[in-house]
Amino acid sequence: MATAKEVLVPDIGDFENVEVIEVLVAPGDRVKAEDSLISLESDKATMEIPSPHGGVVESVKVKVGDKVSEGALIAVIEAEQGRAEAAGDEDKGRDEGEPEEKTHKDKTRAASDDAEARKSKSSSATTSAPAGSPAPAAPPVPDLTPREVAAAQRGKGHASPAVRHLANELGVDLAQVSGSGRKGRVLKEDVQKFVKNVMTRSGPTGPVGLQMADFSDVDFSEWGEVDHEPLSRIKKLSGPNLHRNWITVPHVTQFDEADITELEDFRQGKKDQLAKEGVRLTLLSFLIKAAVVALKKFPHFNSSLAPSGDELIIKRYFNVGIAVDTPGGLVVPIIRNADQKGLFQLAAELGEASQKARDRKLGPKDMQGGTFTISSLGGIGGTWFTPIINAPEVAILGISKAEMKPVYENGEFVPRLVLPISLSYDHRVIDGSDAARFTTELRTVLSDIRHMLL
Ligand code: CAO
Repeated sequence: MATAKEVLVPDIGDFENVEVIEVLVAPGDRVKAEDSLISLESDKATMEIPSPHGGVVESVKVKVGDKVSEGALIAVIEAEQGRAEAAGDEDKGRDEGEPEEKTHKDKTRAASDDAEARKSKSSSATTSAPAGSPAPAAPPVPDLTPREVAAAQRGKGHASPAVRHLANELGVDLAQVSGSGRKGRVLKEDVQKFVKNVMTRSGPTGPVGLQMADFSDVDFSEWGEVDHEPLSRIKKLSGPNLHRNWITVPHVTQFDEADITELEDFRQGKKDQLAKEGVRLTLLSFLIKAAVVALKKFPHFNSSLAPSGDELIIKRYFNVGIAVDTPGGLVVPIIRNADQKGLFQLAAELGEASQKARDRKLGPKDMQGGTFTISSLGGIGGTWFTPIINAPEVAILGISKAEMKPVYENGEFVPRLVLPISLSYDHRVIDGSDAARFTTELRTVLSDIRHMLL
């Protein structure tokens, strides 16, 4: 028996009027519980809203460009138990038997990828045009509101919230930026190009800012076949922040090694017990604990430089961000109040956070309020690296793969498990001597985990 159920926007944190950037279903589509219905993009993050139950989409109540808040009606879905299950079976059959046939969602995503590709192509065409040349004629766009069109025509820099946020962060007046998007809409690339032009322009007293060579004119296809692959949405959002942090924060990276032989013995002893409860006890929980001990001892590592530049804001809470590698790009969910949690709870929360990240189910709140970040490549390989600080935080801990090494102890070489540590810090806030003290503290705690109890 089918029942029409309304699907509403769930709790999305403190955000209101968030833009719908993708509609992934259409009337008549069958969906399973947890299938994504729409994608929203705030100035902080992109999130997909899943269907709370399976069934057939009766109607879709939003379109791309709409602004929605918690409680807004997304769609009406005819929930029918038998059919929902059948839909799941059918999907399976389609995956296995007819790989060339796409579901509506796949088609929508493919269409959106095509659109991205077209956008990317057209934006690369415009970036190679000399500065000041007019943007290519834009196709008619029926979905802009009259207010948006008027704003664009007035040259007031019509742009999405994410682009406005970027411009705001970089101190760019959008009214001065010529938009190459539809109806003169200012795109992220336009803001970047504007900043680049300002930074490389010569002033009366000599060069202003950085002098950077321009790569935009290179036609790589001259030397062989090339493919154009649009950047993922996460990369598009995080790229400008990484670039800004790398250029504006004076980074220094302190390298060190910690002996984790005993820690690893302890972990191996507890791992199976926790696995029975569905929790993976990886090295990362111990690293969070050790970091908190060091952060408490050296509070400047848990601070931010005030915008005025003349004081530090030292945080008395310990929210540790974890860099998670997902197919769409890097995201950093936060483990809150890590100082108040035991190893096993940290392990459970880490598992949940990384799963949520990989399912693209992290909301903006899950990624806000961090005070220190850990980026672990230990499960993959490599030795040291130089992680980029997640400003306005002032330090980030990079972890590489632990390896057995001969260590000279009491007159002989003994095999020990050695963990490479890379701590990048903001040299405006932290002196090199304190960074060496911080990694020494980490070494101490990791080599004898009883220090985590103190
Ligand atoms: N040395 C040796 N082994 C390590 C290790 C290290 N430094 N770190 C993790 N391992 C082990 C784990 O303990 C686990 O072993 P078991 O199978 O015996 O339990 C195994 O490697 C796999 O771990 P994992 O990587 O799946 O889990 P994790 O908790 O260590 O890390 C997460 C989780 C989310 C951080 C990780 O999956 C990830 O995404 N890493 C990439 C982060 C990244 O891209 N950073 C770069 C940012 S700069 O661009």
